[in-house]
Amino acid sequence: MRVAFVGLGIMGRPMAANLAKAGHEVSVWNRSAGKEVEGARVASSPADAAKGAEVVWICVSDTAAVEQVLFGPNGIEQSLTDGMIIADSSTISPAATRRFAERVANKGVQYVDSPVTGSKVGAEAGTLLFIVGGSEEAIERLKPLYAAMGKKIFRMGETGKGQSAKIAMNLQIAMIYEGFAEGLTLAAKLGVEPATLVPLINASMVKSGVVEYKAPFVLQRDFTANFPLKLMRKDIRLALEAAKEARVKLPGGETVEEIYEMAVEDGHADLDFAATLMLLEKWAGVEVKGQAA
Ligand code: NA7
Repeated sequence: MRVAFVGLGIMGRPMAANLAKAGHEVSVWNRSAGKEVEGARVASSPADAAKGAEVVWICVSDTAAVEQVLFGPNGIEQSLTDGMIIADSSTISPAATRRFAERVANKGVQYVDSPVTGSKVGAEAGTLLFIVGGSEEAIERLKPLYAAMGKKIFRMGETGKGQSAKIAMNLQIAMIYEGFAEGLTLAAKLGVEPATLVPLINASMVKSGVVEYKAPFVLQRDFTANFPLKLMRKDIRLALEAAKEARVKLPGGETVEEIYEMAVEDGHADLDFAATLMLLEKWAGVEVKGQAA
């Protein structure tokens, strides 16, 4: 298929590379110049990338960035034609997603929100999970592209519901990690070796995918970004915004949001969200370390 890919960040670049590797005709655009994808044409603007494409795939930071690449100067909107599909793998506001979808529907374009989970590792390996909102017919047409970048699609309902599910899920990831980080900090302060505690966690009902994934990095104190803390903060904020609109109270989420704010103030925005642990360590006057068993 002819695919335009807009946004070559940690996630977008390997996703676009997997599309090109699978034999699709890919054009790419990134805001900062100098990012390329083997086998893809580098476009001069989002509109240029989208010209003649059957599908436009977006993966940029946040709601404002999606709005910018769609409707800003030289935006995708200029190149939209009847029958095209826009798929958005950024994690953004569900309400804004519905607005964007309505606007492009005037041009006969379908909009499928397609946020992902699986992090940088999943993007590189082509094993992402897609959390999708849109018409069944559009999703069916996108299946070869999902297959090139991921291992499974979960349809949550119509457009916007992929984003709703994603932010609810990321809120849980942040809170599960927070529980793990607080447990580790307390154990370390009480003299229990973190490397001794982790195998116990993994053998008990406390075990979780989040802990399995993050524990080895934490024990090696490798906080380089797989999923940047600032983006998790964005997702927590999106969840709290959506909760406010829906009149849902999320007290644990509100506390976790404050921790992310303080971690950003401490200069950890570009590290992995696992670095929120460093704030707890600072408060406790202890450091969690040790090799993974
Ligand atoms: P990154 O690695 O921070 O990449 C963000 C990308 O978004 C990168 O290509 C940015 O371009 C681009 N960006 C940011 N703001 C804009 C604006 N205003 N206009 C155009 N392009 C923009 O994030 P990830 O790849 O980890 O994550 C992407 C999304 O997936 C995000 O929603 C996550 O929550 C999930 P740059 O290179 O900085 O010029």
